[in-house]
Amino acid sequence: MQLAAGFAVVATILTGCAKKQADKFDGKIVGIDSGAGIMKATESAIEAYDLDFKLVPSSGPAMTAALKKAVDNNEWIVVTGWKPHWKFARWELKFLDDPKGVYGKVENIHTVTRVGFEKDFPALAAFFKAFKFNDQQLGSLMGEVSDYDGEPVDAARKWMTESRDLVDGWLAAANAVSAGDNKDLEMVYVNWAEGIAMTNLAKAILEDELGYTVSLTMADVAPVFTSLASGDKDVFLDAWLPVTHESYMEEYGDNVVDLGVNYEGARIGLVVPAYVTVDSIAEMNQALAE
Ligand code: PBE
Repeated sequence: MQLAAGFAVVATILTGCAKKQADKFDGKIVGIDSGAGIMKATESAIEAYDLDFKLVPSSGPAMTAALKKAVDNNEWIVVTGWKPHWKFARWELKFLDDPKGVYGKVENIHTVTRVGFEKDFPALAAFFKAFKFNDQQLGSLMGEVSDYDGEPVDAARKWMTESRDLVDGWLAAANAVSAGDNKDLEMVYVNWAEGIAMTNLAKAILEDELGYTVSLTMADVAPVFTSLASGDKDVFLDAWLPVTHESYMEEYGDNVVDLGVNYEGARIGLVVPAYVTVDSIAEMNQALAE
């Protein structure tokens, strides 16, 4: 009896400590839109690591607002985070180690079009095949778009004038191919920082330099893929593979065209401010030392 009671006390203390840790994070992981690949991966992480946490859906902008509030108040927070993203330039943050590899390793961002896009827009297909960024280039574009006091497309225009050589290379690819008749392009994007930045930049360049009219539609990721598969929309610049959007490519891959990688070395995972004294997802449940 006494022994059992003793065990119960120890168990209570252990659970109490585990709770305490989760409490520092308020017991929750701040998520983004529910269709995002990182949300599915995080549900898997909660299971794989048996996390005593709840994943709370929000949106990309709401996630960064929560991050800002926590950092301003020096509070603990854990969010579904990804790179490239301007949040790493603004605050000192770290990815939690993922020893079980739930979030995959390195991801690439792909440009995906509807079937028939290249036939209808040969010059734009050449343009988008050349439309690629390294870390510094995409980082500076995303930084300008997020810091800009005004429309993202105007921030992108400003970046365009500062990155003339890169833009000229993309334009040269487009100009090497005859344009085709259709000058109305319909792009689709999700409310994620890198997609907002790249999509608005494409609009700025194609309208200002090549005389296209580019409409931008924001949607959740599932309708983005269906709108490409049905041929309703033309181009999406923010498909993450091989892991993050794998399920969408499995479902729609035969009815869309992967035009190739526009950014290499992306990553998804759980992100915390650098002052949080947890380094691994496997430690999230553990008792605090004190
Ligand atoms: N993201 C940004 C997306 C892909 C681009 C990491 C939030 C996702 O998780 O689906």
